[in-house]
Amino acid sequence: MRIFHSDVHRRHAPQRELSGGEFMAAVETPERVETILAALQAASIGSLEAPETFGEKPMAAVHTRAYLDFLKTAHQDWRREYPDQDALPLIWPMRGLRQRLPASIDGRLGYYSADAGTPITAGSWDAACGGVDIALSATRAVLAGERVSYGLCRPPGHHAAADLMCGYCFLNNAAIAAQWARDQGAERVAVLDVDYHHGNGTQDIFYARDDVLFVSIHADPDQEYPYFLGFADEAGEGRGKGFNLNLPLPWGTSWPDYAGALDQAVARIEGYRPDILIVSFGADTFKEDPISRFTLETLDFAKMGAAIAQLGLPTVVLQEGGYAVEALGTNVVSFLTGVAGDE
Ligand code: Q9C
Ligand code: ZN
Repeated sequence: MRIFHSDVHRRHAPQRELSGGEFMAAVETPERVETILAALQAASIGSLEAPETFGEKPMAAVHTRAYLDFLKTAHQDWRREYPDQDALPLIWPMRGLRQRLPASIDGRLGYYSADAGTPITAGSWDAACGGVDIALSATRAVLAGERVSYGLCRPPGHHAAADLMCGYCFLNNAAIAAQWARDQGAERVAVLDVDYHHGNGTQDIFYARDDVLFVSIHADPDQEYPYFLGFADEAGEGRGKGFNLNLPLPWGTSWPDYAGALDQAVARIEGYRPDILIVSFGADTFKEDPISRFTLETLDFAKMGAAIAQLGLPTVVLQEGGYAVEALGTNVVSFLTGVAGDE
């Protein structure tokens, strides 16, 4: 298995996040990648490679130009107003307010975000670009004939929409990879999102399209972040009707119920006959995840991977969430071992 990683993610190192009414130590940290790398090396599960550079064009096929330009200078603009703090929004253009981009950095932060949980640091843009290069390098490897590749993306991407940052995500690595695969000639692309949280950004980006199927298993948004998308009745719109499948599960879900949802997800993907499968993999379904409430165990990730491998599809695995840092590397290796099968 070809594995892609780089150190540029370290430039995104938020100090604190607003959670439960107070500032807490950030959970989406550089240590997440270090522990995964260490476990990958110990397991000698594949070759570690540096990503190639793809530039902004593949990003602009998914995100708006205005959003990319905002992200690029957001922290510099913030620093003209504030001392050395991570940039965070505090007001959004919600019901009854104008959908109008203001000049002020506070106003623009609100316009281009969906929550106050996604701090922008001086190096966030560079780190996010690195995550996209990793996702695209992993996709290129599979399009070139590799059966499975893994992109150790950080920051994660699946909450980011065309012009919204959200849930620790800035650029939607999986969506950019899916679009790029289309542009390289893949006719049908399936995205399977098994992060604990619904991939609202990915869903939104492809909601009206039938050339990218989005299937997601996640915590019921009635109980869990992102709260405002990810319900079972969201099936797609227009040409995209029938090409979005949400399988929400309640807090406390363990492997037997998870496996039932995974069977449905796999059956839908099989029926779609995609040319390539992109997996948004989050290990935050783990029983000890500090911000999540499913109860999967390390060996369940291998079963999850094996169920996906049964599809026999060219498969790109991209890292999303997973915050139980001590077990994170082991959980990722467990999953990848399952996906790789007998290779
Ligand atoms: N009290 C990903 O897993 N909300 N993002 C946390 C904790 C944000 C998770 C609140 C969760 C976002 C990629
Ligand atoms: Zn998550």
